[in-house]
Amino acid sequence: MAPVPESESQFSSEVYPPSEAMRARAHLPSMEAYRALYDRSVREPEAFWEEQALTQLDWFHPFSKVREYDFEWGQVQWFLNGRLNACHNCVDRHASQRGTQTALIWESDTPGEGRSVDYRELQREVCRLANVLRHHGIRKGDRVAIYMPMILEAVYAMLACARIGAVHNVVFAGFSAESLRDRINDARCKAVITADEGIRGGKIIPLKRTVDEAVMACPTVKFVFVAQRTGNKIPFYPQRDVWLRPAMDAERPFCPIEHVDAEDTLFLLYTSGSTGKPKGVAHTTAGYLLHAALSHRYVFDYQPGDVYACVADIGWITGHSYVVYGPLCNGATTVLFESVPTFPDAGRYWEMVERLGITQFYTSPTAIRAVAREGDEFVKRHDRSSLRILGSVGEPINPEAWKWYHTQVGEGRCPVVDTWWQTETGGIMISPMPGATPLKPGSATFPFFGVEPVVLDEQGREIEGNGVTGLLAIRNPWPGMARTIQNDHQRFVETYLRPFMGYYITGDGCRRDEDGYYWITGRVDDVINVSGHRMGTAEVESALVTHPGCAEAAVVGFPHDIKGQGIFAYVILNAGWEEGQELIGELKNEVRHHIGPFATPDLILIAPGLPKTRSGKIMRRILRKIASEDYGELGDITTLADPTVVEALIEKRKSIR
Ligand code: 6R9
Repeated sequence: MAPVPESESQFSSEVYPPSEAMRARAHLPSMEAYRALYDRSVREPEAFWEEQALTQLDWFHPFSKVREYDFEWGQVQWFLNGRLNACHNCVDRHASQRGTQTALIWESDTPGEGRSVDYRELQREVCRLANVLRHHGIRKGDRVAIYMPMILEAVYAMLACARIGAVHNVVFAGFSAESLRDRINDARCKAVITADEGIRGGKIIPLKRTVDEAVMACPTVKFVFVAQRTGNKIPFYPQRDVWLRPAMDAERPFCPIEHVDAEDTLFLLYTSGSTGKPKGVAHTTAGYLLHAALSHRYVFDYQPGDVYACVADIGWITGHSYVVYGPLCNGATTVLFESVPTFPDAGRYWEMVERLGITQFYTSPTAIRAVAREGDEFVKRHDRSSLRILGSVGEPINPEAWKWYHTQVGEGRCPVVDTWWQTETGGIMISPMPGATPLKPGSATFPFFGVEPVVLDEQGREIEGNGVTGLLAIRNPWPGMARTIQNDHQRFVETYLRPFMGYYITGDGCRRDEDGYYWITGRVDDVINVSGHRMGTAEVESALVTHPGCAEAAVVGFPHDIKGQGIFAYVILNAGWEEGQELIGELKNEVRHHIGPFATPDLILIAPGLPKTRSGKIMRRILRKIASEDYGELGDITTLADPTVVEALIEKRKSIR
């Protein structure tokens, strides 16, 4: 895909400098302050990161070397031989220093029915859960799957794993039994922690049933721990299932803490790539935690007393780094949001901001667009004067949505931090600093400390200077960088480090404008971004072809008003199958069943054929253009095996929406 946007007008030229009020209290009050720290972080990375590691984290045993790396073989290590524990850093040290401060505010699906826990209670609950795991044989290095709604037990579960050195593998609770099964098996999980059911937007989600279906084909799973969210009757197998609450109540609220190595794996998190098989991205302890905490502190200008809210689900990396690890490592008060932006109405976010006194609010462009289209009334109805900083993540934010967020939600007072990063990067990589950076709507602006972005051409040569477009890559490792892919280090090296030697390849295109601002233009590989969720087109294709009527499928993204990108599927039928609404419904169901509802194609076109080169390669570029109803410059189609197929597809495209 071309890394360049179709028109330059996408790049807004307006600039919003930080307000005086913001500068007066920010950690970084000016561009000079940002530059000084940034320059040091890339000129003297070892001294910079040593200092940060010693001031931000508690260590049981000091590290002997700051970093060691070899991109050719994908060996990256930070803080060698240091020993620490993420749970100690996120819980215990705060329980002893600020025990009665609120750690987590659980915002229940039903507004006002949530509750809070302070750092002392968090410590007791995490210890109880850690003891439950230990008493069921879970040890350091064992993998534990977490398939949970956004409830307190989900956070306890992550931290309990970290406490005993077990590796958590959180699977988003919208994934199907099949996807869950594959992720449990690939990671060889010994146990699953789940809940009876989830509730989102008033709808019940049968989590335990899905786990039961998945675990039937998971030989490594010995126990399924079940939290109660709804209390409804669910199937229960006493030889394998354990009710979490009574088991926790039977345990002591103290639990010894494992001293893990800086490079011991903290968690695995599966994400989509350009092949059909999701990748188990592995993050280690010290580097990841430091990156999450430091970026949370600076990008959200975290200050004691703040009530910080990131409304992402813990099933995604944003939930890991900016609901749980970053804020808790900083001893912050962090909100756990169980609901959806439009429940009970499109004012939910702002009603919550008012009721909880939220100071930083972090969400996705999709959610912003979804509530913006319901009208400004839902915003104006609520007092947002507590807000100081607004954040965006997950996909490029279009300038219209940015301006609505800035003007309507933030009353022009709150900087919008558009944060670019990835599951693999662990934490924020490119983002404004609220008290320093003059903002341009739609630009992620400048790199975070220690991050050296470069723009590469198609041959992997660095394009110097400003006003340039190309592939976004990162030179040199940073602490939060993923270390490997579970069971497939080769794939890690080949995907990220070998395409062009010496760089981490992001898979995103970007532009560095005349002022040096970075603008992320979207994926350049076969990954699409639907509502901020990464999806491999190959995954959706393999789900479609399991339908007996589907001979071949090609999936591409197309512009979607709310979701950013929608999923468009071209399907070729087997002989004897008739096109019709019923079949389209079945094909959609096939995807829901294999991956999950969020991967359902928006549009399916039953195609007479696909544009292929004479060597049989599908010309995705053409499919993307047709899906986008952009029939202008289809490029050279004379190399196609059958050029007439293009006309036929265009005709069909015009008839569906
Ligand atoms: C954190 C997260 C990563 C992909 C990434 C890019 C897109 C994320 C963005 C953005 C433009 C931003 N992306 N943030 N694009 N501007 N501020 O989303 O991780 O789920 O792994 O997705 O999302 O395409 O490569 P992940």
